[in-house]
Amino acid sequence: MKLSYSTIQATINCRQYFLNKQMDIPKLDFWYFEKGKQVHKKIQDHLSGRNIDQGLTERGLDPNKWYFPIVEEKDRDPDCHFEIDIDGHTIEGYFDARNPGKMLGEIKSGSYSPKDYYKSNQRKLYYLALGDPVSVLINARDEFSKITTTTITNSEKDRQDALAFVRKGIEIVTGADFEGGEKIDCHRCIYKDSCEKSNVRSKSRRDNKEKEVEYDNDKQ
Ligand code: SF4
Ligand SMILES: [Mn+2]
Repeated sequence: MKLSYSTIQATINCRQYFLNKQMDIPKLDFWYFEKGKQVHKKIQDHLSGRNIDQGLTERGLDPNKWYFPIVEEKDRDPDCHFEIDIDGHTIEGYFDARNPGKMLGEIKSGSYSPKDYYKSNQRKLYYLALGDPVSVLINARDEFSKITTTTITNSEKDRQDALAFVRKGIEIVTGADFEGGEKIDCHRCIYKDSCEKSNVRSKSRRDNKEKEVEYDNDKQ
């Protein structure tokens, strides 16, 4: 079985998610996904030195301090891909930015706090897989008017938490019970218009505006 962080997290939240993914039913492309991709690209170009943006530097994102030579240059960029084996299953992912051996960068364009990043299973899993000692959250919101960076030194506990997280996901997907979940939220779900268990359907593309969340749709 091949699993990614986002599939494990979404499946822990709602077990039906995994069945939908297996069946490959139609997914929604929320309007803010495209916006998120544009934010990622602008910051990735800046932090890799490929296209330094003076405006971002002035807002505190110094490309010399936050230097990431490896960034995603296209969706599913093989240079940003990793795979590790855990208990006979392949866990894969794509990172946003990396300075190998030094730091891993995660860009978020939606509402996302330093506390969210501290607790993030994505951060912990990427540390388990790649081992960079420091993880950096770069959160840009509201058309870049607010940019914050949060630096976290990863720990052995993070590694253990990541293992427990992955094992929880493996237990669910290899089990027989796909009822329920820890945090079912159909409104934010990419399957809400096609899932047999969905309790909400979108009325229009803009219907989801108030519920904008960070969602790495290219990493499902
Ligand atoms: S639409 Fe609702 S029930 Fe279906 S997978 Fe998404 S969160 Fe689960
Ligand atoms: Mn990201």
